[in-house]
Amino acid sequence: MQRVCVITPTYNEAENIRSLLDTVFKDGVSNDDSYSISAVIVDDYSPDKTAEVAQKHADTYGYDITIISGDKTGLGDAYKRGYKHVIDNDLAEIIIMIDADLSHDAKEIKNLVAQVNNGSDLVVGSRYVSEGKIPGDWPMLRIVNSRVARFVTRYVGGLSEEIEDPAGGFRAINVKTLKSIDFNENVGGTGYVFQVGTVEHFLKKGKKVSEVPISFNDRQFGKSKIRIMDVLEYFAFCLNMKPTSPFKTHLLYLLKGVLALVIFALVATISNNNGINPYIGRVLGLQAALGVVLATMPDIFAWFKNDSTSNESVDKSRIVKYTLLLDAFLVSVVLSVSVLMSRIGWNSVLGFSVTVAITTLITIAFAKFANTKFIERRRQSELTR
Ligand SMILES: Nc1nc2c(ncn2[C@@H]2O[C@H](COP(=O)(O)OP(=O)(O)OP(=O)(O)O)[C@@H](O)[C@H]2O)c(=O)[nH]1
Ligand SMILES: [Mg+2]
Repeated sequence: MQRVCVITPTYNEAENIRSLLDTVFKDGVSNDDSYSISAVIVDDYSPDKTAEVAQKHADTYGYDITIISGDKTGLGDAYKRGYKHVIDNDLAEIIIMIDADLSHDAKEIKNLVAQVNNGSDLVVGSRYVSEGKIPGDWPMLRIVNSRVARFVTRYVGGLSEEIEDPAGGFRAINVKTLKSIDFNENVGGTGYVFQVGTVEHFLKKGKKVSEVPISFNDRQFGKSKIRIMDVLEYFAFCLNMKPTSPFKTHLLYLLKGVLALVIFALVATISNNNGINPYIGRVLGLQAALGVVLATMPDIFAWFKNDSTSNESVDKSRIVKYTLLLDAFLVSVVLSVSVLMSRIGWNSVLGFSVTVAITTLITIAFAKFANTKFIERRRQSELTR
C-alpha cells in the first residue's frame, strides 16, 4: 500500500491542531485503501504548547503522528526539516503539505495524491484555476494582496505563467523526486516565499508541476504568522530568482532609453554652444542616440517583427533598410517637434527631448501593434485558404 505523510508546520496553532488532526485522519484517508496516512508536525517550540496538545490528542485517538521541534527560523526551514525527517526515516512515497489553521480542506488530499500518481512531481492546490475557490466574503484587501503576490512572482520573478497559484501552501510531492533534487541546498527562501522557490526549482529541474483546484477557507482561530520581513523576503527573493524577468527586461529598456536621451541632449547642446545650426545639432544628437540604441539593443528589429528574440531571423540587408527607415522617421519627428516648439516659443532642451521620446514611443508602440495585427490577419487568411 502506498504511504502518504501529511506535513503540517505549526506555530501557535493549539486552537486548531486537534481539528486539523481529526479532519486529516477522517477526511484525508483513502476511499479504497490505496494509501495509508500518517502525519508529521513541525513545531517551533510554540509558546501556546501546540506540540503537547497535538501529542495528547493523537494518543487519545490513536493517530500515527510524529512531532519534530526546532527553533523558529521560518516556514521554509520548517518544511525542509519535515522533508528531511520523512526521507531519513523512509516514512512515505508521497508528502502532503497542509497549513494547520484549517484553511485547507483535508477532503481534497485524495485529489492531490491522485495527481502525483498520474505522473506529477509537484502538485499545487490552486485557488485560481477553474473550480478553485477563495472565500466569498474575502475582504478586498486580502484579494488585492493575494493577486499582487501572484503578479510579483510573474512580473518581477519571471516565474512561468502556467502555474496560477505559485504561493499556495496545500501541496503534494513525489518523495522520489524530492530526494533527487537536494532541496536543502537548492530550494531557496526561508519564509513563505519558499513555496514559490519550490515551484521555480522543480520547473528548472524539468520536473512536472501541475495544479488541482482547491477551496480555500479563512482561519477561524489564532493569528496569521506573516510578518513584514516575510513580505520583504518575498520581493527580494523574486528579484533574485532569475537572471531575466519581464521586470528586469523593461528596466533595462528604460535605462537604455534614458541613456539615449541623455546622449541626444548632450550632443545637441554641445553643437548649439559651438555655433552649429540647432536643427543640424539635433539631427546629429539623434544619430548618436540611435547608435547607442542599436548597439545596446541588437535584437530591436526582431522584436518589432514579433517572431523571434534574436536578429538572426532578420537578414543583414533588411537590417540596413530598417535602420535607414527608422533614422528617417526619427529625423522627421525631431525636425517637426523642433519647428513646432520654435513656433510656440518653447525653448527647453529637456522639454524638447522628452517630447521627442514620447512621440517616438507612441509611434513605435502603435506601429508594433499595427504590425502584429497585420501578421495575425495574414496568418488567419493563410489558414482559411
Ligand atoms: N513551524 C513553523 N510554522 C509556521 C511558521 N510560520 C508559519 N507557520 C505555519 O504555517 C502555516 C501557514 O501560516 P499562516 O500564518 O496561516 O499563513 P497564511 O495562511 O498565509 O496567513 P493567514 O491566511 O492569515 O492565516 C500555519 O500552519 C502556521 O502555523 C514558522 O516560522 N514555523
Ligand atoms: Mg493561514
